Amino acid sequence: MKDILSAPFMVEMIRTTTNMYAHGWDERNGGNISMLLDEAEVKEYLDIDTVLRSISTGFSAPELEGRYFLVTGTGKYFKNVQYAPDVNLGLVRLSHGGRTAKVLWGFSDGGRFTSEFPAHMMSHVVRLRVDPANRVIMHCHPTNLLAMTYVYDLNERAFTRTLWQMCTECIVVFPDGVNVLPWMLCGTNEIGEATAEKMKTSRLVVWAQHGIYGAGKDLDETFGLIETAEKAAEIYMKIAHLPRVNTITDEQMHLLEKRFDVKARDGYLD
Ligand code: 2HA
Ligand code: ZN
Repeated sequence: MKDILSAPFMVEMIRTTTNMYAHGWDERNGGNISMLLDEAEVKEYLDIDTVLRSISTGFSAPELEGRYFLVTGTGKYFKNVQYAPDVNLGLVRLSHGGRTAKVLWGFSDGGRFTSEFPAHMMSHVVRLRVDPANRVIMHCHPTNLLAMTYVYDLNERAFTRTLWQMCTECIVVFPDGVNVLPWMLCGTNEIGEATAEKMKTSRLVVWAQHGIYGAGKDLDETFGLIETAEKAAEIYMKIAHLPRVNTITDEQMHLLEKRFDVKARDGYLD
C-alpha cells in the first residue's frame, strides 16, 4: 500500500487549501472543499474494507451511493491542513443512499466533515448530471466578491455582466456567469438545496454576505474559476466610486465568444 500523503489528490488538496488561506479567502475555519475520487485511486492507498467509523449525514443523495470524497473537516483551519492533513481532512465513502458517510481515513481527532457537507454533496449530484467530469466543489470567502454583495444589485444578470466587464478573460472563463443566492442560514440542507438548484445553470454560486461556491473538474480549475471572479470583483471595488469612462462593450464580448469558442449565457449579452 502506498503512502496516502504522497497521493496526487492529497498533495493537490494540501497545496490548494494552503494557497487559498494565503489569498485571504479562508480566515479561521472559513471555507471547505470536497473532491470526488475514483475507487481505483483510493485503493492504491487504503484498504477500502477497513471503515474507521460511520457518521450520519442528515440528508440523502442516492446518486452518490458508494462514491469516495476527500473533504475538509468542520471547525478546521485551512492554514493548518499542511501541518496535520489527517486531522483537518477526511476520506469518506457514502452509503445508505448518502445518509451515512463511512470514514476510511482522517478526521483523526474524532472530527467530522464540513458543516456545509449537504451543499457540497447536493452540488456534486447536480454538477455530475451537467458534466460527468466534475470532481470538485469549493467554498470560500473571497474578500472582494463578498464586499460586492453589500453594494451591488444581487440580480444575476446584472452581477454577471459587471464581472464580465471587469477583465477581458472573465466571459471566457465563466461564460455561464455567476448565480446568486440571497443571505441564507449556512450549514443547513435548505441552503444546500438552494445552492444545488443554482448549480444547474452555473459553476459559480455567490452566497450574498458570505462567500462563493465553485465547481470544476479538478482543484486547479475550480480555484482558477473563483480566482478569476474574485479578480473581477476586486477591480469593480477599486473603480465603483469613480466615473466609468471606458468599458468592455457587448460587441467586444461577442468577439471574445467567437475567438475563444464560448457561448455566453442566453440573454446575458445584448
Ligand atoms: O465553516 O465557511 O460556511 C466554514 C464555512 C461555513
Ligand atoms: Zn462559508
